Amino acid sequence: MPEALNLVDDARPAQREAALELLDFLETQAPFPGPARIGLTGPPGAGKSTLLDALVRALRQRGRSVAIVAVDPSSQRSGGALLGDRARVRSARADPGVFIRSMAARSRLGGLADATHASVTILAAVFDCVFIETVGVGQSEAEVARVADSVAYVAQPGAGDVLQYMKAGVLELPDVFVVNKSDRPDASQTAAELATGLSLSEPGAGGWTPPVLLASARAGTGIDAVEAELERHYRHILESGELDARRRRAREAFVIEALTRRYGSFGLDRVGGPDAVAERLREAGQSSFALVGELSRRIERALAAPAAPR
Ligand SMILES: Nc1nc2c(ncn2[C@@H]2O[C@H](COP(=O)(O)OP(=O)(O)OP(=O)(O)O)[C@@H](O)[C@H]2O)c(=O)[nH]1
Ligand SMILES: [Mg+2]
Repeated sequence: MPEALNLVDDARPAQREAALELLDFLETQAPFPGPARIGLTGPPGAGKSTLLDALVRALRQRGRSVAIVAVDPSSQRSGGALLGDRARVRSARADPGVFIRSMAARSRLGGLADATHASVTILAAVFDCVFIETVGVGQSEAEVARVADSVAYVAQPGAGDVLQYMKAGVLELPDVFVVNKSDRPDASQTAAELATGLSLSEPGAGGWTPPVLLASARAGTGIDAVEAELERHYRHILESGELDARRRRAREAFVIEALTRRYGSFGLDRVGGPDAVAERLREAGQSSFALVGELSRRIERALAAPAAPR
């Protein structure tokens, strides 16, 4: 597994080619829907890693294997520091059913979103469940929402935080809210404010109302409910067709971002813009990875050619 992931990070042409073939195969041939891809976001220190650790333990007890992609766009910290607790990482390392991939820096080849999309594609082929943890700061959060099927927002007790969340628009993306540290006295107040804030915002798309849960990752309480709600959400979007739509949007966003970052929207427009990307991905057997390669070549040819006479 590390070999396959390292391949994705390798900039050498032959390795690029091999990685592309692998990703192309996985995206087009892996059975739908495969494992749930669950995003965990929230402010720094809310307890995302601790909660994830509790969730992983619960899943392991039932024999499910778990992969974690820990995304930290703001730092170069190592995986150990990212996950907070060395002992936790050590126990995970001893367990072949748990795999942790830390992504602290943008790869040379592209953005964090690129690397995350590729890593999740590989890990979903191997593990029963894939988690993506990221600190909820603007861009990274939206990126995670794009690769994940379900997004859990981990908040912590604190007066005034909910108003800030609303202002920042973070209440719009998540499917499940968890007020962690429910061992603290102000937790239920925060949960109530959050529920009120949510009731004031637009009703969720597709008939899903995001639940607000209380949990203490430290005390191990409320973890089962978090797991149950995530599972309920996954089933809900699977049955409604939203899961398929989300995965498709994730692939579209990946292609559009990869091309826009390299060539600008001007470059993307040379091959028909975002609509053309969506159209091409609908064609059977076309993976997002292969499409990035193909459209890159076309854009480069178009940019190299003299402008067509008007
Ligand atoms: N009281 C209490 N503290 C908790 C709980 N869960 C986590 N913490 C503590 O909160 C701190 C931050 O926990 P992390 O799990 O590292 O939080 P995080 O959201 O992953 O942090 P970043 O990855 O740095 O954004 C640690 O000191 C944890 O021990 C909880 O349920 N109750
Ligand atoms: Mg963390």
